[in-house]
Amino acid sequence: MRAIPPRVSAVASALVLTVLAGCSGGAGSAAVSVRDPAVGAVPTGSAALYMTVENHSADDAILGASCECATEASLHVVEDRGGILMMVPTDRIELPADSSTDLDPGGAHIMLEGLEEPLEAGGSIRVTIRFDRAPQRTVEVPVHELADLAERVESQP
Ligand SMILES: [Cu+2]
Repeated sequence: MRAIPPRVSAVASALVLTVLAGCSGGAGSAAVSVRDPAVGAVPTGSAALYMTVENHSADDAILGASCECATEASLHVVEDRGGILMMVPTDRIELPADSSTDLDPGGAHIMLEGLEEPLEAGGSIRVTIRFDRAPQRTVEVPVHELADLAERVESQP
């Protein structure tokens, strides 16, 4: 296990935002919403997909994903195996009730495998995400330079 206090505080501030957003109400507010999706630019092979998922309802989980851009999409977590961080497949990414879950470099993410075409920065892909309880959602995911995705973690408060 790595020490991750910065992410804990990021989750805490996201919780505050979730509560504030709840005050504005509005019809059609979904139980699960996806913020800041991003995928890294790669010429071929596989690409990790990151996002923040806000769950405004009871416990839920991501069960899978699909994209026309890839032959397969799987769920990964990162585990420390004797000091070496390794990506490990998982059945589900938990989304605890009334909380915000970050999928980011160094943690849980969706892995697109067998890319049909290069992912180029500035473009975007459409990815459908399946949840345990919430209806599936299709999100537009911008493609970023890989270096910019690394900053995504460092820039978190
Ligand atoms: Cu992965």
